[in-house]
Formats: sequence, structure tokens, C-alpha cells
Amino acid sequence: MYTMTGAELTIRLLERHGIEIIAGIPGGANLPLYDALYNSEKIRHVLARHEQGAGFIAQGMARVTGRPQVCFATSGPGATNVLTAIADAKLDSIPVICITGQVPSSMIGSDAFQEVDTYGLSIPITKHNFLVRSAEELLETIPAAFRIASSGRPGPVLIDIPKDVQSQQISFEKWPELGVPTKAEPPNRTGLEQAAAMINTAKRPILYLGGGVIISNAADHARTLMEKSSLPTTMTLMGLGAVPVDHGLSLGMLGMHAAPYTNMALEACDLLIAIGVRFDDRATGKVSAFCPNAKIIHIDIDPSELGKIKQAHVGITGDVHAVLEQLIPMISANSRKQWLAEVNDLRQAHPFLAPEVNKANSAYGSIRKIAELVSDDAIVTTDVGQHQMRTAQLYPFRKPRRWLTSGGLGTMGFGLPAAIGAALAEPDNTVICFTGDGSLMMNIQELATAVEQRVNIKIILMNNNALGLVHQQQTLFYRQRTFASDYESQMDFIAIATGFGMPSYDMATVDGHEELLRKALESEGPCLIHIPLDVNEKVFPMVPPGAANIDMIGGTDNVTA
Ligand SMILES: Cc1ncc(C[n+]2csc(CCOP(=O)(O)OP(=O)(O)O)c2C)c(N)n1
Ligand SMILES: [Mg+2]
Repeated sequence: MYTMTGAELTIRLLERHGIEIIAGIPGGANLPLYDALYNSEKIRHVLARHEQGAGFIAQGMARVTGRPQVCFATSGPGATNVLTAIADAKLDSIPVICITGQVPSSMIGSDAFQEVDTYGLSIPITKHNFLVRSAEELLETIPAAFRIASSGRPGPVLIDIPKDVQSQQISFEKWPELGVPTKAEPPNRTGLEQAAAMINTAKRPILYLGGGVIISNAADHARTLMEKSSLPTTMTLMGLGAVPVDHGLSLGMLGMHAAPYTNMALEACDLLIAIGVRFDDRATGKVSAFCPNAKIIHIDIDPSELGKIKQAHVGITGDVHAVLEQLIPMISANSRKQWLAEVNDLRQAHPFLAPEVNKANSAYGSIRKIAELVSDDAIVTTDVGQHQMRTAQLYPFRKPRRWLTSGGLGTMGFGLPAAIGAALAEPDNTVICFTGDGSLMMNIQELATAVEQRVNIKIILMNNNALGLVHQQQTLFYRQRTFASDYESQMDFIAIATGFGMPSYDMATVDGHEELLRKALESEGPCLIHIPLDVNEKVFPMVPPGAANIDMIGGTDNVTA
């Protein structure tokens, strides 16, 4: 017989589910939980400076480990602050469990101090959510949260626990079973046979890999399929690293900021093998014009994705790893000499050209140099904007779970706390955070958390003193009427870093930029590297919003290598 409070039970159950780090912020409504956490020998608490930061720290850990991770917030403003990180996890299918404190049950609905309907607010942005009514319920709810967050298509789960439930004492006989992912249904055999026949007879197939390949740990299988059938392979923003982006068969990222030849190859393909993707508009451009000559095979664990945007000729519901395991033996080896020659001609004629790539203090040059200086195992996070798109275009991702970016929600402020989470998950690794001045300021308070935790993160601040990607869109699509996208005042980010106790390196004042990068990367713990950039530099190519991918602008002609 065990006797304990709801709060103690919560902490013990989190421990039993293997949780070792919780990021969060305490407040009146979750103090019993914090009091129970004080006694935990297994869980370390990371005190974030804003609940959105805590949510993204948990996401960083979850994206790197592939396992559910936990964050804590108090009721009211604590809960509303964490909502953005939850919505972000929903769109990118990240298993995060957010546990919020709630006002005592008897006061719910009375406009009590710091009361907000967290359950109601989180319904549309979670995979599932719970309002716990008694401590006994926790015995079921917590394992269920782990099961739901990690089963099938992963996603965020919110558990709202009123303060009286946290303090309620209960006795129980035995510990519940742990919540583990349920096994997906095996894929439909007929679908597999049809897909294999289509792949084996296609003349110009392209493999289109998304985040689902990475989430289902199927990167090795994807590579086997690609190589066995000699499939030119493109990846979504979320799928980068599913196969090495510099593999001979890789076409890199597709869509809005793809290399011209990538979108052109898709235009020419006769079979699109879409795996773990959701035909996001940033990938497809104008949907009706996407791969106009292709039949489509769509494989995804979430049946609601099949036919949502584009109707596939063959749709297969299933775990990508399991599907590929069965599909690969049915695929005949094929060298596809003619199609690969055609693709290579496109690659030669319409390459991606990165301006100033040999200058270590340019946007592309610093990305290239940093990639050379760190190992393939280094983890890269970004914020949202031009710096994010440039990193996606150029960084040579070669392994899965090394690339953390806010793909679906596109949340400025993601990069720094996600980097902290990644570094907490892999303390011996190096984590690079490519960020912009606008984005960094959206969660800049987490510099304090990074310093306090001594995490090995290197923040590469690409500072154009502007909301660069917005400035670019206004320049290109709003007749150069740039408005509210240039900052009027200049921040001194070096002084800011110093204020937070973080070492910094400034490319504005130091010559020898390569040496500066080398020194910064070799240093221990967190640091900030400041790279001043010109706001007028654009990210090209770019597909105008709503246009077909093939109508991208700024391809090869208006950039200099
Ligand atoms: C929270 C949030 N607000 C607004 C936007 C819209 N937005 C997209 S990119 C961008 C500019 C980002 O500026 P910065 O971080 O400096 O990156 P840059 O484009 O300059 O590299 C904005 C405002 C967003 N993505 N997220
Ligand atoms: Mg900027």
C-alpha cells in the first residue's frame, strides 16, 4: 500500500516514465508539485525565465531524444504563456507533456485569481488534454499522457491539475503500467504491392521525405529505398537529414526556397513517392501545379493526412519504419541511368548558388564554415526568418534528429530555448543556434537559463537589425513599401550578452572571422557570435506566396557565387 499526495504521485509517475529533466516556472497553483519535485532524486528542474521558454526547452529535448518530455507552468498567465510552444509541438508532431497547475476545484469557474480555462484554451492545439478531478485519476492520466504523446503521430498533451488535487492524499495498492507507444496497424498488403509496382515501372520517380521519416526512426530505411531504386530524393524542411543532403541522389529541400533544379525535377517527375509528409504549402507551392505529371504514392501514419491536400493514387496508412521494411524487398534494383542523367543536367544548369559563401562573415559563409568546423553529430537549431531559410538551404545535414526548427508554426523565439533543451539532452555535444535579431529578442530572457545551466550552445546571431524575411516580402511583393520591418534603434547584443553573463564574439569589431568562429566553437559553455548583415540581402530563390514552385524568382541570375 502506497500513500502520498497527488503532487508526489505525479512526480513519482514522471520518474517511472524516465523523465530526468523538467523545465518550468512555479507559481501559486503548482506549488504542491514543486514541493514534491524538491524531494526528487531522479528529476532535475531547469528554471526557465518564461513559460514559452520552458515549453521549447522540453521540445528541444523531445526532438533530439524522440521521447516525450515534460514542462511545468502555473495557472493563468503561466498556462497562457506556454500555449505557443504547445501549438508549435502540435504542428510539428512533437511529444511534449505540459503539466499546468489550476486553481482549486471548488473555485473553477469563479474568476479566481490566476484562473483561466486552460483545458478549453488548449483543446485545438493539443493532441489530447486532461482536467484532472481527483488524485486517483492521476494513476491513469499520467501513463495515458505518455502513451498518447508518443503513439502513432506524436503530439503534445496537456494535463491541468487543480491545486486541491495536487494536495489530496490517496492510498493505492500498486503502480500502474507505464504508458508506452501502441503499435500501429500493419500496412495494407495490396497497397504495398501497388506501390512497389508503380515504383518499379516508373521512369522518372522522386522520393519526397518529410519529418515523419525522422520521427519514425526510418532514416536508414529511407536511404536503402533511395539507393536500391536510385531515386532522386527531396526533403521537406522538417525532413532534412532523413538522408544526407549531400548524397549524390539528394535534391535537397523542395518548395519555397529550394534550389531551382529541385523544383524543376519535381515538375518533370512521373511518380512522387511521398513519405511522412503532409503536402504543406511551403513545400508544394500552388497545389494544383505541384508535380503536374506525377502519380502519387502517399505513406503516412496519420490517415487524416491521406487525401487532405492532394489525392494519392495509392495511399498507405502505417508507421513509416514498418511500411518501408515491408516495401524495400518488393523493390527491384534499378540504376535509372537516363532519369539520373536528366536530373544531373538540371542540377548543372540550375544550381543553388549561395552568395559570398567563401566569406566567413557573410550569412551563407558563416553557415558553411561552421558546418566544416563541427561534426555531423552537432545539433543545429534555428529561429524563423531569412537565417532559418539560409541554414535549411546550405547546412549539410547528414543525420536525423540533428536539425531542430519550427516548421509548421514558424515560431520566432524557438531557437534559443530549443537549443538549451537539445544541449540538456546531449550535454557532451555541440549545439549551434542560428538566430536573427528579431527572433532572439522574442525569448532573449533564456540567455539567463543558458548561462545558469552552462549548456554548450553557440548562438550565431545574424543581425540585420530588421525583420529580414518580412522586409524581403515587402520589397518583392508590396512594391518596396517596407514598413514596420526595420528596427529604428540598434541593440548592443554584445552588451546584452555580457549583462546575462555570456561570453561573446563580435565580427563587427574583430578581423580574422574564421579564427573567431574556430575560437568560439572551441570555447566551453554558451556564447554568442555576432554577425552584422545588410538588410537588403535576400534569400533566393523564392516562390511568391500562392505561386507554383516552378515560378520561383531570383534563381540563378541575380546572385553571384
Ligand atoms: C512569433 C512570430 N511573430 C511574427 C512572425 C512573422 N515573421 C516571420 S519571419 C519574421 C522576421 C524574423 O526576423 P529575424 O528573426 O531578425 O530574422 P531575419 O529574417 O532577419 O533573418 C517575422 C516577423 C513569426 N514568424 N513569428
Ligand atoms: Mg533580422
